[in-house]
Amino acid sequence: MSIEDVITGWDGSLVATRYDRETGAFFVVAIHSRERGPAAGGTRVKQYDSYADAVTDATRLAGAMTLKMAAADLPMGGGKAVIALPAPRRELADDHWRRILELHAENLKTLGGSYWTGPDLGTSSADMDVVCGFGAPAFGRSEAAGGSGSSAPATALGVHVAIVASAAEVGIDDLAGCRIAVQGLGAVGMEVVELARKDGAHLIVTDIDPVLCERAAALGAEVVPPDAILGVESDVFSPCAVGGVIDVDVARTIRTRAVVGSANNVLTDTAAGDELARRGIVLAPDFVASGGGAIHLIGREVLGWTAEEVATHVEGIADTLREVFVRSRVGGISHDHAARDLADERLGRAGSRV
Ligand code: HCI
Repeated sequence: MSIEDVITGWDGSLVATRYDRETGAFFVVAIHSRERGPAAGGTRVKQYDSYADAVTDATRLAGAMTLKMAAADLPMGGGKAVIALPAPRRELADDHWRRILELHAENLKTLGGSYWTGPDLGTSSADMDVVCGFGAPAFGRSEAAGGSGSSAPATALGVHVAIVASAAEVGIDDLAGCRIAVQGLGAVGMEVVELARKDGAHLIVTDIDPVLCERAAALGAEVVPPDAILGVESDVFSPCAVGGVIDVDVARTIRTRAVVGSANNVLTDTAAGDELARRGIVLAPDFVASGGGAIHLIGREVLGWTAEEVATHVEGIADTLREVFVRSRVGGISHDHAARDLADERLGRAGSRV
């Protein structure tokens, strides 16, 4: 898809970009919607093949944040920031990285509070401490700095209750012996493994980092190579790494009964969701299943919830999903479509999607 197609096809409200010659970093902030409140979403940091790819990623992820906030009934809009790095993050000297964060904070301040950032792939609570230290609005600072800390445990809890609800939808009432394939063993994926293991599930896992694979193996998981996970036969496939892993071809061939993970934008397009639906595979739409992180950050830092209140709301993801399943059955539409309808309703845009 060309950058022209991405920009003219986007239904969001603003994309701001900046290239900085000194650091070699390219910054993108995409504000998709502020209908429910200020836009919020994390800052994703990595190398991109092109700046067009960085803009494409930011705009798509910002759109997903709008849906995520609406599905979780949080009073925020959707946005996302992307920083395209000139070299892998681990190769950047500390002062180089700090300067990049300073520039990022400068950009965010220019937006005057219409976008609040937070941790995402490639950024941490410590990075949010720095961004906030430079005066920019950021959720997810470390607890020592007055923030609510990592949102990963809440995200994993949400994925777990979504797995339980989705398994029930395919007739599995107990995770004991249930085969769950987990792609990605970062902070969320590893916790998903731990929670499912406690319920007696059989775990098949993968990650590009062998150290993380060893850690999961020590928990009793079966480890397979990264390129083998999509071929594994499972009851639940849980994508907890990158997005875009299910295109129409994968949807046609994957041997699972339910797809439930934390990765944003797991489907490449709606056709992939339609194909899963045609095969009777349950899909817990990612913007519903992965809402726990946003519920944690916004619950704690905007709504003043306690950790217990956050957990109760995260567990409510299972109710939202059950509503999606019912809407899908009643309307004869895919789970992806039903979840978008539900989010649209909460955005006050009922009936806008055909
Ligand atoms: C996500 O769920 O992808 C990010 C969660 C989030 C919510 C609000 C601000 C930053 C990050």
